[in-house]
Amino acid sequence: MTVKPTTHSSHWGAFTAVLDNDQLVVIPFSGDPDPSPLLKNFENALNHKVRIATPMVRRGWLENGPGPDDRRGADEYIAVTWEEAYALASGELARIAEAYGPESVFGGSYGWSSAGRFHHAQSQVHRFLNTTIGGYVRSVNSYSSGAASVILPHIVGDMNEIARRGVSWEEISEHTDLMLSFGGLALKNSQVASGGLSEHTERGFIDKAAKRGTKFISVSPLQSDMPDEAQGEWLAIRPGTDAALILALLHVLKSNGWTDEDYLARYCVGWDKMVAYIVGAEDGQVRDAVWAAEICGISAARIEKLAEELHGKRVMISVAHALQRAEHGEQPVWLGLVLSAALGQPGLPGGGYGYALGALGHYGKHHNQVSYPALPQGKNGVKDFIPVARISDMLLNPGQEFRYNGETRRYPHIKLAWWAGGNPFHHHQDLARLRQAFNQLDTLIVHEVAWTATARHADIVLPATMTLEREDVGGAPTDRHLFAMQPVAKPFGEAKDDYTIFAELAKRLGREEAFTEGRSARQWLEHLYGQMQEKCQQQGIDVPNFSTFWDIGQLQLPQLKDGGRLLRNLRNDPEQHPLPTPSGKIEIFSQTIADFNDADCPGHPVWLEPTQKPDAGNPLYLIANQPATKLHSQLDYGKHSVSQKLDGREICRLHPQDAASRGIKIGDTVKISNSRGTVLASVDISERIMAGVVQLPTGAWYDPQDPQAEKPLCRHGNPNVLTLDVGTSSLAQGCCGQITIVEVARFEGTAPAVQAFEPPVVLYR
Ligand code: PGD
Repeated sequence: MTVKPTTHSSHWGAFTAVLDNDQLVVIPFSGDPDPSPLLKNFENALNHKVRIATPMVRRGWLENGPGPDDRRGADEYIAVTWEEAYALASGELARIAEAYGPESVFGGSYGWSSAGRFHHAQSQVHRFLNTTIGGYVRSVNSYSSGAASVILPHIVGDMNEIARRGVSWEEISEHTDLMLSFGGLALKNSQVASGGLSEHTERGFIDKAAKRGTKFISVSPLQSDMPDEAQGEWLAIRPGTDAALILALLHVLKSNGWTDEDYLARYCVGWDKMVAYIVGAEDGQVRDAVWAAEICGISAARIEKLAEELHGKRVMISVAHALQRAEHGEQPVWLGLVLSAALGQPGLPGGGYGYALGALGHYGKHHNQVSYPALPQGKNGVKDFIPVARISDMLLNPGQEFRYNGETRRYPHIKLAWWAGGNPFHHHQDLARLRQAFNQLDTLIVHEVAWTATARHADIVLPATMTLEREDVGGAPTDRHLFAMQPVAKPFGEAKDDYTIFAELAKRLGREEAFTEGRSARQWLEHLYGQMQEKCQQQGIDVPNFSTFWDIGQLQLPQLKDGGRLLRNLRNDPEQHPLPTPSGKIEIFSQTIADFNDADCPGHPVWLEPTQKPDAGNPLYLIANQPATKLHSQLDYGKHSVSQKLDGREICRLHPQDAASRGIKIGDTVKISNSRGTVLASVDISERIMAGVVQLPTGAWYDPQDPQAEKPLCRHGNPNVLTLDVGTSSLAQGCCGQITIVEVARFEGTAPAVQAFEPPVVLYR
């Protein structure tokens, strides 16, 4: 049977979908100039064998009861009815909350889930725990921008102002002479944006800018980080050394009298301290081009020439998220800003600083005048929190002190974790350690669409509908279109949406009314839309009522063109528009940060040697960056993602020299190893990666040959087996997943087959 096309939206684009005799056909939104190939991942997803059809309970938990257990990840599952699952999950939550309080429940539940704003799984978890047991231990910041989101408010302003409301692509295409991008502007990153992205415009604007004469320079270990349309120059840099390069650029600019001293004096504080550091007055070490060349691998002559090229031009500096997902990740973020200030560029049309420009589809766009509201989450009565990437530390070390943003705090003692819409066995570092951490829990409850490794470690698995199986509204503050996400198919098996699951659980905890406020999912959509409509009316914006919107399937909202306003307003009138920093200016030196007294993040930006530096045992850097064939780990079993693997494994890239010296050829299977474990991957060999570096994107579902091994071997290619689980610094404690060190060797013999998309053993009673 053929049914009428429905509108829908995802983090990687809007589309219409038709289910024709069980075959899903996805047609990109007609207004999208450059639709993402990721849309194809939906086409085989609805009925894939790895979907979860019924609620499941881990055998060990069912037979032995809650408690620490080393069989998580290696156990069988028992299919149960929804009635049984509701009783077990609500009973366990009530037991833990009564015995240990809500401060023993972790509800951080990090993850991107789906684009729909109402069924946003993390918000649903938070609302459920707040309205039923009075709160939960939360997590702060994100895996994307853990370091930047903490340091930027100290030195310039809120990250959203700097990144989401930064200088627009439109302005860059019209005014910028030179765009210097630390970490590049890879289109694989800007093809996604949380909440939805209906128009992929980055390629077009980069093309327009290049044709007008903008020179693009990408500083990265990977040439592929710069789109071909930029016709740019690639400066290959050793991973994690951008801070040293920028310090040397500042040194050359200062030595040649090319710094804008008026700008620095009027709009910044602390330039004198920065100068003392780069010229060696602080500690005797001069940070000049020769010094930096040794560290970053770019010649001193090229560094000097680059400084000269920057002088006297309209320059835009961007620093990708990736740079701060590494040890001392705060430093390149801070130094990118200092470089733009030294050039006197912030606030000029097409000039200044664009933190994370190109790293997500939200950035460099215009903002909607009115946004679709979020689901209210209620009040959290628990004060404890962790920086999001410190999950293993928390579970393994209850009561231990940790530093965060100038404070010394203690990890709470967690007994139960509730996760929906995230995949920590994709997103977290050092997966063997993460498994040990989850093994400490009494109970792990996970809502999932499919058998991810996270679901396979859960004690209670509740099958969630995927976005195509339910109603929602898709939209983002940086996307002028709002979409009715109309269901395309019936729920798979007995899957239910997260809201229904939580409403049923709340009923069993005697808190249904508090959780639902008497509304069905459809009534919530209407209610939230009504709030947006009211705000629109107050501002004279005409929007149709909900049922008309639902029938039409989409809506266009007016946008403001105020990108870059923070630094522009400062430039135009610093007295009227000071920055929200203690000095009201750009803080090249921050007294606040200096007073925190943390040696790994002093009061002005510095170069600090990372521990992840190649040595005899691990002679190569590993870059574990964002994948091009899926969003994170979502729909890894999807058509497009699978078509880009080889022998079912994720592909890593090596430089010809590194491959030749190890006898590795294109198409081989290799072992990528370090002290934390081993990952198998298929091989591509390319000149577009720096020698000494191997690249393996994240996203391949964790597929351990022996899930209980101390040093696991992942058959599929998940680099987080290898990455180091430490915070960026005592300031932000952000994720360091981007860079680690490894050795690579050819796999001899027959490599074990990938099992990632085979469901676990399930016993039906
Ligand atoms: P996703 O794969 O998006 O990864 O980590 P994140 O956990 O967000 O996981 C979302 C999960 O939600 C999927 O398993 C999907 O099936 C499920 N899901 C989707 N819709 C629903 C729903 O409606 N309900 C429920 N219950 N589930 C749903 C991403 C994180 O990884 C991020 S943001 C970044 S930036 C980091 N990047 C790196 C990196 O660059 N390098 C390394 N080494 N590690 C990283 N990890 C981080």
